[in-house]
Amino acid sequence: MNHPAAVPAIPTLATSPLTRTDPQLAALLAEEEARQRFKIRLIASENYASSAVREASSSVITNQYSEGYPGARYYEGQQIVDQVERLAIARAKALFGAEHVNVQAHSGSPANLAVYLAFLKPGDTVLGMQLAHGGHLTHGSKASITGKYWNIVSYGLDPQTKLLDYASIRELALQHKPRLIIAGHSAYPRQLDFAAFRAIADEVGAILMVDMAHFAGLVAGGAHPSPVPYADVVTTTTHKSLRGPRGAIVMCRAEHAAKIDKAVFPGLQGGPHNAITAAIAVTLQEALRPEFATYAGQCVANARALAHGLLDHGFNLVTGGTDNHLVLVDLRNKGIAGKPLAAALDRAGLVTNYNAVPWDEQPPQNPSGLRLGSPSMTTRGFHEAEFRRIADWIARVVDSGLDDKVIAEIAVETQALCAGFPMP
Ligand code: DSN
Repeated sequence: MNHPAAVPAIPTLATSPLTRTDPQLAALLAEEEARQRFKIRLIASENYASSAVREASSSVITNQYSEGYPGARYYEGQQIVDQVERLAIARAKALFGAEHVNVQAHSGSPANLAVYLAFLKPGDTVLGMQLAHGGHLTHGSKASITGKYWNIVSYGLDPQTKLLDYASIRELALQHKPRLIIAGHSAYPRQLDFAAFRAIADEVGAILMVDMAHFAGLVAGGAHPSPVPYADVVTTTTHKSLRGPRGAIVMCRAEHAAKIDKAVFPGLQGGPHNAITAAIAVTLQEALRPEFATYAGQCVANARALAHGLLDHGFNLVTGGTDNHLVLVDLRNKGIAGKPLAAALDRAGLVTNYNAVPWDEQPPQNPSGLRLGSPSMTTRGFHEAEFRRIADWIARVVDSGLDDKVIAEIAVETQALCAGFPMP
């Protein structure tokens, strides 16, 4: 990657042990660092973890096994790791107000599977949001183990508004009597009505799980309502808007604590990844600071600025806008598919992902939408003005018909902008 002339190459790895022992791999990581530094990253599920989080995530505590839970391990030598795990748990409780916390699930899918394992028998009925309308694979997609081992009933969006229709979710629940109802999404640009989900779950006697992986950072920073008072179980990854390492947290009411812990270990996993537990503890301490609330609020303000900019350029947005950290663009009126546009934007220095839109006629491999998110560049310090520039650049790429000369011009501009916003 060519760096702008004014910006020196970053020598982070130049003298590291990795450079000496494996220069090939070190060179690849240096390239990746440059990519992250000089491209505008708009993947809604990504972020920049702080240097402190990254330091903890590669610390010496990775060297040990710790099957079990603090105070009840199957190995000696747990004097320190018990304190680390208890610290992470205490901070999660303080941040989210949860009664019980498990920080061992290796990532989001295992966290969600632990909930299935804790509460369901194979074949039980689950009501979750369909993947094609913005749900997650583990909410019952046929491609996931959840869609193979359980009887899945899926809810979707209202065809007119593209918003969740709680009356129809309630009807499905009354008809199918699910044992588990899942709220949460990977591509829905609006807040969820947790009280409505709770009322539906209570009416049919279901367990309510909220997967807040995408918006956990907004919840932590007070920019999104919290599902914790409403849900039996809340799962989240720690690396999206929460800005931590790649891990997960499962929170639940005290009455479900033993079931959840048993499902995570020994139900699904062996030893926890202790260095990730340590990095989660650091993440949660960062999220408890006042500046994290500023970041969370700015994530929403920036996504709104991006949405308004795109609307001004004639783009159609699913639900017409956003009130969280993501924007879902329906490209059908622009006569271009998501995949070639995402590839062209990447060449222009704008990293996005192609995404299905509700009732997409095109296949998931080349759908009609583009998903954009604000967390990464909000962490870098972008405000509304920068996000409006992003909307202008996307429009220029589309209006040019993906012209290489225009893309090359924009690549210079995006690199120059990134140079003014340091990466942690
Ligand atoms: N794959 C994640 C995303 O991009 O939204 C969800 O786990």
